Amino acid sequence: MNSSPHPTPSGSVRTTGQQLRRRSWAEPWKIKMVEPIKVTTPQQREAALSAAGYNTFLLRSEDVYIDLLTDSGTSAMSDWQWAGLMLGDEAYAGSKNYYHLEEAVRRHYGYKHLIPTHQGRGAEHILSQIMIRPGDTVPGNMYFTTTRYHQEHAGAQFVDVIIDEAHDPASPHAFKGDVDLAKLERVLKSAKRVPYVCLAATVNMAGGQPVSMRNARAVKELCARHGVPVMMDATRAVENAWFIKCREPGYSEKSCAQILLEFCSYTDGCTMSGKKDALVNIGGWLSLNDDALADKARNLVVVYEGLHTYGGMAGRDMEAMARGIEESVQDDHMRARVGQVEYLGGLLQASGVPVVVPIGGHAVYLDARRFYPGMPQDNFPAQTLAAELYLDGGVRAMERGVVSAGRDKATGRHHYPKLELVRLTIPRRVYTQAHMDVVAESVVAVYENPSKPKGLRMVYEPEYLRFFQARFELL
Ligand code: P71
Repeated sequence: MNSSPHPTPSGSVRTTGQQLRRRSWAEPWKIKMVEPIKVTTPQQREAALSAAGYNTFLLRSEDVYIDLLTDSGTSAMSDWQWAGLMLGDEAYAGSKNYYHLEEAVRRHYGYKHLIPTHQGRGAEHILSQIMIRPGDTVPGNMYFTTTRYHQEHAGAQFVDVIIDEAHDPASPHAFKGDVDLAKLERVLKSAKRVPYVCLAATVNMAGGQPVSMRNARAVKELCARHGVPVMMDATRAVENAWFIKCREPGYSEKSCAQILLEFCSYTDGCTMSGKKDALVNIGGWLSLNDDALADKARNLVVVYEGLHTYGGMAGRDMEAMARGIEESVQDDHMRARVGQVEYLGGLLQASGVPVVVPIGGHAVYLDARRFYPGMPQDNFPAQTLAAELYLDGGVRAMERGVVSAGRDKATGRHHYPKLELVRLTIPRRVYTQAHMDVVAESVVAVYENPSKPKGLRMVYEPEYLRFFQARFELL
């Protein structure tokens, strides 16, 4: 596989007076193909939203103007990735592209074994089934919906061990994804059995917040003392590496790729949704260092995903992901990627809109509680805000509050998360700065609108991962 050409732009220049002066940067690519999107009328949006039961997951994409539902599988691939699609080796077994992918994962993530899966939750399923026994406890730095589902489905109880600051949208802590080591140690000492600790980098539900290298190292040391492996959710680990480069002392001169490799070295394996960092529309993998565990995973992957050399992906998908990994770890890519998210965050902050700070790696999170002070969580403030945003300008966002949190398995009551958020998620290499301006204008209009809605009532609730298909009515 050829490596991709990536000149590194300089972020600053020396002037004749030898003073360091900042210069603007821009994306390290230009646009070769475009996809039309259409603006709808308020009447059309009202009809579409009501048909979708006030759930943005149930809208048709063609009714959406700017789609910030997710950064998952929505990225634009490069010409180099598209060229790779034509080199798909669609052999049932031992496809070339599998070996390219294995090489890319080894080079940049450093793990020994690669088990491909159709996407992240496929890897979570296999990992949970091979490691968890009923009655186990899995500590993690905040839950993620599919991750916790698979842990619980395998019989474990999830325990949140993230630092308290992560639950406070206004806390400016630079590494809100960090594990609280005292909380973790208590779980390690008191639980009957801990099969592994789940370390997510960055932490999606906390607002795309990073874990520091120092914390990852400390988690590894603590877990090693207890003989417990650390499994990373590497879905956005490259974005995490970028934050370490920008914020953690001692890392500013290291490349994103070097930082990623060091970070992974403090973990024993990972689950990965390639649909985010790895710049593809579908794909994922499970990585493991332990030989016996990898054998078990390969045994199970053939039951649920496909042969252990494709795991639910076509050869061409694996090639696109191998190339996406190479592109994703480039510093200039990450500067533009996170820079765009920070640009939108900055616009909203300048207008006084309540957002989670610091601005995350893949999204700007609106604090729905502060949009609608006094609205009870039972009226679904974040779900309501996502609906209002769509109505205003056709911008689609995602609820990340009480609907996403689901119900407690034992009591049947809603989980009431402290964070009641709406996520404006930025696809990679898809929208322009002008799109971000339009989004910010729409959010500000909704925030400043004096007529506040009362909220929503849930009229249909699916049993699993209810946020995807739940339906609501206006109160
Ligand atoms: C996101 C998604 C996609 C999604 C998943 C569930 C509800 C709504 C949207 C997926 C992740 C993720 C992390 C940290 C594992 C997965 C599953 N995120 N870990 O944010 O963010 O990966 O979608 O490939 O199965 O919109 P998968």
